Amino acid sequence: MTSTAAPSISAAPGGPSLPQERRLVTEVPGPRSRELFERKSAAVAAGVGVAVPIAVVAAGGGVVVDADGNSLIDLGSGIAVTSVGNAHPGVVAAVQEQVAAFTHTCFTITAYEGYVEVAEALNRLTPGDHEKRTALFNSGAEAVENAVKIARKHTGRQAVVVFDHAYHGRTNLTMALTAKNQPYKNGFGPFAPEVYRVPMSYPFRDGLTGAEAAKRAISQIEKQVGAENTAAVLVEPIQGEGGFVVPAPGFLTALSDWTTANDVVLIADEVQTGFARTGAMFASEHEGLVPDVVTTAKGMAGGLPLSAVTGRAEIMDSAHVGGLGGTYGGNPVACAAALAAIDAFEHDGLVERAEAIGTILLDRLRTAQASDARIGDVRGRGAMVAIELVDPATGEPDPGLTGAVVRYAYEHGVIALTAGTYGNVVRFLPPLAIDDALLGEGLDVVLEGLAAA
Ligand code: PLZ
Repeated sequence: MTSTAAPSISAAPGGPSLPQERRLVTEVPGPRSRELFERKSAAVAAGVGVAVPIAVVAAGGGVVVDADGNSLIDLGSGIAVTSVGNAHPGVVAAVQEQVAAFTHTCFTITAYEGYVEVAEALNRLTPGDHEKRTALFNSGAEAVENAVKIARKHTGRQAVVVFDHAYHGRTNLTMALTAKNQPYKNGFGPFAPEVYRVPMSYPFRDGLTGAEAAKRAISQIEKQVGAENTAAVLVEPIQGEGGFVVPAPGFLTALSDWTTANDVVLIADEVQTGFARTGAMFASEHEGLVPDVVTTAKGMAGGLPLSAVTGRAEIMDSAHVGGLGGTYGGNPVACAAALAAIDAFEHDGLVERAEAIGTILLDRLRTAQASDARIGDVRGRGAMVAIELVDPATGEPDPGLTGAVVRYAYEHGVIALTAGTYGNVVRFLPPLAIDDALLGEGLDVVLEGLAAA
């Protein structure tokens, strides 16, 4: 593709062979993108928002190409999904082979090897060397719902404990588990009962050690819920939508000690943090945390919809035969994609690559912070890093500035995302396939946006 001819709005070949460059040939959004957004307004429900108003025709490596021929640097990976790179060649080949063999049987009607192989891989890769079992689903929310079902069945208890700033999905149970009202919950109730929220460890805002924050949370569970009523404590090892909140060291392990002592199921929601994203295969590993149950999705299948619940065999097997399932869960095409993506995570050095990306991100952003008091906090691990923007005089969150930075970024050819309960976090989630030069240029543009705001 040349930089002058705009491609048609239909798909163009993507993958890592796309020129790895930021290239603007029109304003962003350009005319073809704007045209699609007019059709979108007339055809798509208004509740389905779009953060970056471009019409994508191809993506790969560290770029996303739009219908006007603009090539944008991708610092979002479709919210931590295309970690192996968009249209990764191994994923493409595996999908093509599977789609030509068979597309669907419904695993609960007739079985196939791909599903079992993904379960075996998850049992092997998730933290802990205890005996495990896995069940596959479609979305992160569906995995979290099933993890809660299983924990309740295993314990015979009902209460589920979640944290401030938590995000677990948009279905009815997961809306209840999610903290933030706007935009996730507002007007969508009533919500599922027996969900109890306790304070998270948020070092930038609470100044507590991990042990102190855990004590505060545990005391609240004991006083307000009762261990004997608690089926599960559900926690993101690093919070995603909530603002890349990294709990203080010792917080997660103190929770784990308490859940173990009280026969409560500890569920780590690794939907966003899993699969090399944080510079470990799973974020729990940074703290030596061995959760009883882990939920995964997103990065696992290189862009195809697949999610999983993996946990201790005795917990997972407590659900009766026929109690878990769904028409599409563990779809064979998604499983083929996952096996190819998992092969890349394990054999292409992507855990190390995430760590190296983290070093670049943290160095650059901490340097920027030293001369800009609006950057209140720089935090994260691996290729999951964020800045929290504040009013330097008061320390109050600055969501207006955050929105302006992200808008400047896409208008100048960089996709960056926001997050956070207060809407004041710019988060960096690049594909692990991005090269250093492109990552550096993407950061330059975001920091230019901050300087210009
Ligand atoms: N658990 C930790 O991050 C999805 C949501 C985007 P689904 N996060 C992105 C949006 O605005 O809808 C997520 C997550 C964690 C669960 C989920 C839910 O995963 O695949 O979106 O259902």
